[in-house]
Amino acid sequence: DPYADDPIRHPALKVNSQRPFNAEPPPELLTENYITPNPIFFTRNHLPVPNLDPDTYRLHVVGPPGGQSLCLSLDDLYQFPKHEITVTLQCAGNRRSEMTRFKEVRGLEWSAGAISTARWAGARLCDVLAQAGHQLSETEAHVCFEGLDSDPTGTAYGASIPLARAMDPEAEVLLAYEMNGQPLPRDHGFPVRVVVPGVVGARHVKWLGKVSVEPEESYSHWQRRDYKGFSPSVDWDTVDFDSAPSIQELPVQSAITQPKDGETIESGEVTVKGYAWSGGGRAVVRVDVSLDGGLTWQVAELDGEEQRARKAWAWRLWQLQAPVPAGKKELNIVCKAVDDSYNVQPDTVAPIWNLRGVLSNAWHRVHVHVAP
Ligand code: MTE
Ligand code: MO
Repeated sequence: DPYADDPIRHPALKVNSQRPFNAEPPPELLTENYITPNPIFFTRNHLPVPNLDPDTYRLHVVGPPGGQSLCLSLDDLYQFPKHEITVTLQCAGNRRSEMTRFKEVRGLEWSAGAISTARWAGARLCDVLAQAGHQLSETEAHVCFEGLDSDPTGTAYGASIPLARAMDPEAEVLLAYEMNGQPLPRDHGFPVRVVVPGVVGARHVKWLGKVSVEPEESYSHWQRRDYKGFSPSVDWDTVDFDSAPSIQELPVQSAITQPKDGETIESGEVTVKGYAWSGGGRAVVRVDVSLDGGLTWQVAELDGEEQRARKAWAWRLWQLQAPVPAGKKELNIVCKAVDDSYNVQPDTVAPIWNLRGVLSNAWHRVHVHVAP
């Protein structure tokens, strides 16, 4: 069993798949803290978790022609200036189960918990690439990452991001060795992972073994044959993965974490809580909540850290306290967020449904009963 050596996990996690391990925190725990505690941070593994020795760990950074390839130990990485930022990581498949309810898709049945937030610390990728002699070239180029996790044929997890993002100090791409002040937990990439603020989880390569600059995107399955969006009209017989760009920045997202779907709430007052986030560093400027399925709206209060313009890497938590309309036996609670480009979420799944069930960001809806 290649998974026999996987770490022990927190019992509160809702497990979507045991081998490889995929799990999300339940909604009420997800927004209890602005920073997600490491043991309940959602986990998305495609392969067994490697067991790496920090003393012999080496990161290979391929240099440009005429430059210098680097073979970095953990101690070498600690010599680069340490950079710490709060970043929300979201899987492209977050909320996929809502797409499945509309029409079948292929993928793990995530609820709204394939998203979490941590303080990440490490070396900036741009500093490490510069040390190897890389420069921002005129031509299109990509930084390819390879994990040290691999399948029985020896194929490693891999992904890439554009060189322009990797070299931009303002983009704050990290080679992270700390998560919330601790060494990375094994499930989250010990000892080193990539953190690409504002970008889909799939590019945050864990157990990082190799970094190289290439003229083309990574040839990894997960870069080229997965994590892409398609029209609702495309099915598995007609899909052409080369026709769509790989997902990088994610669209605006929000979800309700309290109350839970199907719950019975007290009459009087209701407290609605949730999270909101947008990709590419776009800040959340507003969250609207409806108690009547979207006929009328109230503006929620935004909690959590203030976001920096163009560098809003982390989510906002939000809440709304409102009277339960008199005489109502049930409520259809809905939320939707607006980012600082005035991007909004679509009201239903139908126009954004896709065969892989990615980019699921329709208005989030929770149906509750009101106690008599
Ligand atoms: N990196 C490696 N090496 N192997 C993986 O399976 N999964 C990716 C990414 N990095 C993965 C990986 C995906 S799809 C996501 S959403 C994030 O890691 C999840 O990170 P987390 O498990 O720390 O939440
Ligand atoms: Mo993912």
